Amino acid sequence: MPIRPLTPADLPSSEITPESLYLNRREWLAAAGLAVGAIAGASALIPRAAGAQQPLGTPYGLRPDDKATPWDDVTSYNNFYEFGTSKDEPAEMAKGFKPRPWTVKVDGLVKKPGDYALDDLLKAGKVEDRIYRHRCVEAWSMVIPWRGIMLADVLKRAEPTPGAKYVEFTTLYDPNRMPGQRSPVLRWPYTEGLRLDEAMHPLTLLASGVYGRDLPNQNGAPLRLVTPWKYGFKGIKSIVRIRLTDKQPSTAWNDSAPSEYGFYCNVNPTVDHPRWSQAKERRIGEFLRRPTLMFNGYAEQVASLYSGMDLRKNY
Ligand SMILES: Nc1nc2c(c(=O)[nH]1)N[C@H]1C(S)=C(S)[C@@H](COP(=O)(O)O)O[C@H]1N2
Ligand SMILES: [Mo]
Repeated sequence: MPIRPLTPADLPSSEITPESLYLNRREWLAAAGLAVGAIAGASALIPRAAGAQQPLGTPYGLRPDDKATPWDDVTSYNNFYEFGTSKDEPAEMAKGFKPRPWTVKVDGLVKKPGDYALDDLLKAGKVEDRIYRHRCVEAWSMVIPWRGIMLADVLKRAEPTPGAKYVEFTTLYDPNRMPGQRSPVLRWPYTEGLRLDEAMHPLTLLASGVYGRDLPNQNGAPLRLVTPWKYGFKGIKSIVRIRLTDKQPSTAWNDSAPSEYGFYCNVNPTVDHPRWSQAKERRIGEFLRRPTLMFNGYAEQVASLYSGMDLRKNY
């Protein structure tokens, strides 16, 4: 049983294909000769299946030429300003960060507010492995195998009141543990927000892991948001609070540079950032730039959330 995470390198190179990404757990169990009836114990069985390959997760919105970005890139090329502003700093500066024990407050316009230990929060949903495209506003991208639960399940358990229209997320504020917070590069703590319907969308995850392992600190341990049709900065890391509100929450990037970063942050190749084009992206590990897709390739699932809205104004 490997103690390091499984990576695409664990698959024979001939297997790093769309087919291998498209195997779902049930198909994989069948391929590995395991009874589908054993599905409840599947995760316990996976490491012991001799010679079998563990799936990275169920692919969402991937194209045939999308391959999971290697573990080494996912965990060494990061944006996490609480641990430095250059891409290689978070892996180094977050090394000593202790993401457990961890408590998340769910409050605001809900019938059942509460403070949850991480593991209890995760009990609201079903932990799943899902591979999503990831597009940073800086025009680079990755394909990341996340592990997490649907945010909708956490919100449903809290029972939003009829007045709840938005969800605000807050990162831990502790300059002793997050030294980047000692410099005023952003308004701290980092906050983000979603409209309630975006937050309830089945693609929206609260992620507790990547590559089948708990999140490394630099990726936002122990819990971060994932909204794959939005620019990466929506994916707020190290969340300590989820608050339901009736007004659109202010967000750290919008506060810092309102003309550059809006509330919606939907990936849109036709709306450029004031300082650069969003038409193309550099996939980490690749040389040629790829065209950026509307809603990062999730238009079919999410476009209806924005019907009638001017996406140039609501950037
Ligand atoms: N708290 C916090 N969350 C954050 C950031 C940050 O600086 N602080 N950076 C964002 C940006 S710009 C991106 S692209 C993603 C990067 O996530 P990754 O390092 O796991 O790829 O995290 C987002 N979440
Ligand atoms: Mo980003």
